[in-house]
Amino acid sequence: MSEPLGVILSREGGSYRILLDGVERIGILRGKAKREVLRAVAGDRVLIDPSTLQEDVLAITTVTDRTSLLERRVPDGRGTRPVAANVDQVLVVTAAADPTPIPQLVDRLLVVAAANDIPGAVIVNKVDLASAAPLQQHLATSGYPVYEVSASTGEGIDALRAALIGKVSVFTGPSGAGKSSLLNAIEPGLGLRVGAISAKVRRGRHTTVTATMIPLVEGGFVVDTPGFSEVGVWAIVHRELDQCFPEFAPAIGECKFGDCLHKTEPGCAVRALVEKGQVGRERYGSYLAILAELEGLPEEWE
Ligand SMILES: Nc1nc2c(ncn2[C@@H]2O[C@H](COP(=O)(O)OP(=O)(O)OP(=O)(O)O)[C@@H](O)[C@H]2O)c(=O)[nH]1
Ligand SMILES: [Mg+2]
Ligand SMILES: [Zn+2]
Repeated sequence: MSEPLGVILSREGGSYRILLDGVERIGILRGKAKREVLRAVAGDRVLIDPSTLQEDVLAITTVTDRTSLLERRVPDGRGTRPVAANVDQVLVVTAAADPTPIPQLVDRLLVVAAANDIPGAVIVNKVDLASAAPLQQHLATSGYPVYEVSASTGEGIDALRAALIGKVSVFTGPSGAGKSSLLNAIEPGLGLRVGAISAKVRRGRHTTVTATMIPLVEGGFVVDTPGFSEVGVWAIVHRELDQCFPEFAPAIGECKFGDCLHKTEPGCAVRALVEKGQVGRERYGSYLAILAELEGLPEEWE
């Protein structure tokens, strides 16, 4: 009998929730899989030992090759933590207000997606509270799709749902932006826990604690991830950061110096695009800030 293929929905301590033939099961890594894989993550496609199908706990024999892996740097620590595998798109969720959006944080998350070769987009939630115009303005030159939505009123939810069908999407963004609330709006009956924004710090309190992949009725999956307040960039070679800003593309290879980092070098084609308004000044500012951070990192991060 060949080994059935399941998909990991989430990791709960040492065991995994697995979707197998449309049914949710529990499984653990065994044998070769346990030795070779440090950790399977949401989105991993896994082979199951058929002799365990009748048991309460399935044995995962193999974690199949990943087409992509989204990783996050461990806060203040060393190394990275995988968040989700086989991801088709990263949707950066930010609120139009409450918590106050930080465009630079959005840019960092888009860079993380680009560095992992995963297409990105931005969701501006809570448009019932404030206009999305400032964020639209910030991203205008970037080319990234921007969805304006409200989990509370349902505005924009149909268009967002349509963008998710048939794909594996990851919702990422600061705590309290409304990632879980949006999923509840997209998929009624889901009942994900949502948290009140703490009045003191005006941000969420990490209501979602583990990355969880949710199957959509219309096909596709969304991974709900825990929010955070900082995003470390890592494992990006500083010379390749310019490739993580899609609007820089027309200038790549056009600078006077081949090793131009687009800071103050003469004849820089990226800065020329900034002057012409084809690259937003704030986006360019985010590039410089992340570049400075990457240049300051110790060797092991490169
Ligand atoms: N006014 C308004 N409030 C919203 C909207 N979406 C979510 N909220 C509220 O924002 C708060 C945080 O929502 P969550 O869905 O828990 O946010 P999250 O991004 O999942 O947060 P973490 O799980 O901590 O990362 C809750 O009080 C929601 O009711 C919206 O569209 N409009
Ligand atoms: Mg949440
Ligand atoms: Zn340049």
